[in-house]
Amino acid sequence: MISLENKIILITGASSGIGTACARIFAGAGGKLILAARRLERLQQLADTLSKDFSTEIHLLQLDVRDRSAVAEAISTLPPTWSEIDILINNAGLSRGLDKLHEGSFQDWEDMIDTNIKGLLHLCRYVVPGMVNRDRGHVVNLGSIAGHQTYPGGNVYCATKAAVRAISEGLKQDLLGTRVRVTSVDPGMVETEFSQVRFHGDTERASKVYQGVTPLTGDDVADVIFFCVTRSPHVNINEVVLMPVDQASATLVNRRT
Ligand code: NDP
Ligand code: 8X3
Repeated sequence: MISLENKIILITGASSGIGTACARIFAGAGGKLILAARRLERLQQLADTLSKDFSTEIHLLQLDVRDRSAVAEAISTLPPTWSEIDILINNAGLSRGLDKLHEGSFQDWEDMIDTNIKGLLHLCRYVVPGMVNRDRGHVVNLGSIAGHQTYPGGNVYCATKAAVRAISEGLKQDLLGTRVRVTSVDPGMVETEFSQVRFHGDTERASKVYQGVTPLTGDDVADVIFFCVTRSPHVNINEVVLMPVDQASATLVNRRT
């Protein structure tokens, strides 16, 4: 197991769910955290808590990953003590709607494609060259069971996560010959703000997604990510699929009530 003490870890989508849980577990392990998301006040609250609990050094980035020039600016203007990123957690992402493809919303499609695919690519394109130059680093991409199995109404979201899977595989191939590692972490149901965002703030519909099931938590996923990034430097965990015990596939869920 390798130490994360003073390692610089950039987490996108740190203002909620899995990203917040990653920030907490990495703070506990002594990492120096760059926390990115659009909601700066959420990041500030998280930073205040983590600084108090763990004396963590934190740098905040108010960032929309869809905006390529904003990502370029954010990465190129990091202070020198923050610029050598060791671990990139490409976590920012979202689903929008569960409509049939032929009835889908163009805006929902753009939100998902621009965030889940293009946003992740922007971060890779601006952060990975530094890792290659230093011949060390680790990129963790948040995929999904949705990238392995398409479910009704999932169409475009599933396509974005299938793209994440292909991008992780491609990045691993393109980094062969370097010591930079690439991992795709692909969860099933995790109870976060994910379903509220999918249903545009309809909390009642969102809560039904997890009814009668004990879903994964953000902490469960962060724990797996922590495991992947702390293996010996010669070990690359390519892909992890995890789901609740009550889930067997994207659509097969055992509800106990
Ligand atoms: P949450 O909605 O709780 O968190 C999503 C995070 O992404 C927020 O911090 C949000 O921050 C950030 N984000 C969204 N859009 C942007 C953007 N344009 N720029 C920067 N940050 C953005 O969901 P989860 O924690 O569940 O999701 C995290 C990842 O895990 C996603 O990629 C998701 O697809 C994936 N995943 C989730 C599963 C689940 O069941 N929950 C299962 C499998 C994968 P802000 O709004 O402040 O910008
Ligand atoms: C989130 C999990 O099953 O809603 O990626 O697609 S699912």
